[in-house]
Amino acid sequence: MIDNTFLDIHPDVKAALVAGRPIVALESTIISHGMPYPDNVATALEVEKTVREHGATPATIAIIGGRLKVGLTEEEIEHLGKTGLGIIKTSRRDLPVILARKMDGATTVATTMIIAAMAGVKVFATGGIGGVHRGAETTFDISADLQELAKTDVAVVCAGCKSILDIGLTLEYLETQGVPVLGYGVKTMPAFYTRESDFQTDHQIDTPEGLAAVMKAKWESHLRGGIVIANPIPKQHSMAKDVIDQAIEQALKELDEQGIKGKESTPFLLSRVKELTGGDSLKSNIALVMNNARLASAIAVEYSKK
Ligand code: PSU
Ligand code: MN
Repeated sequence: MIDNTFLDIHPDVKAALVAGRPIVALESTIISHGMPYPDNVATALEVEKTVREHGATPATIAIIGGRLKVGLTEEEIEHLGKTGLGIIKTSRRDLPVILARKMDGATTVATTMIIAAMAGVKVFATGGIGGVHRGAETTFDISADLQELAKTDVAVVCAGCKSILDIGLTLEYLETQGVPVLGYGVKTMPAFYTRESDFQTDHQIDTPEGLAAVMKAKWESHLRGGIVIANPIPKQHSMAKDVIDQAIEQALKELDEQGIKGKESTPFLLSRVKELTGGDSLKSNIALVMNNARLASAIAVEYSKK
């Protein structure tokens, strides 16, 4: 834990930190921008419950009134979910403005990593990470999540990344930045709604103990930076590849036609894919987040063992 006058650590999280008990960080852009109300609030609360049931303390992270919150109240989660797109999606570059103006902010993977690291939380569960967008060779649209993974010491448990992104280029970028991408029980990078892609992870690791050992080895040897733990969606919840591919192609076409750029791209693509696949993709999304929360808890438990 570092001294930071902007940081508010929830008493439950503080108690776990002091006692060296396992903690799992959770992000808030997935609540405000990633899912519709009220499923977003229900999911956020259910994820916290799942983390507790698996022996760890949940720490949902957001900015409320210019305070960096590590651990939220139910009312704060409800506020983020209900306000939805009205909450500012906050990545690293937005943070100082949101703090100075005492605003609310939903934290992306990048910002959640930053704040988790300030508090000393090492394991973070989410749905999917941002990455290199398709067509990045002309748009330069590369998520700040990747640069954060390069420098901030947090392990991010995700279901890979959506193929709204260029998965191959995302893995190349992570390789350049020295970020290990570990497949949990799988060889290829999961593609969020589906368990596989055409691209290899760096290493397949089959147990939470094995994953925690890599975290310890990286940070105890003073190699700075994050780790991607890619946990494929459970088989029974995965989607048909052609259905999801078609929805993604359609969403990308509309993005282009409507000239949507910058930080609006990801939320636009996520919500269009959801609309185009009916409610199916939302169900899959919720299932994979729960699955990631369970694995992250097991890793945090292993990591907390001396
Ligand atoms: N991908 C998803 N769901 C999400 C996001 C990405 O499948 O909710 C969110 C995360 O908060 C991630 C952010 O950090 O979008 C990336 O946004 P951008 O591409 O603008 O960096
Ligand atoms: Mn972007």
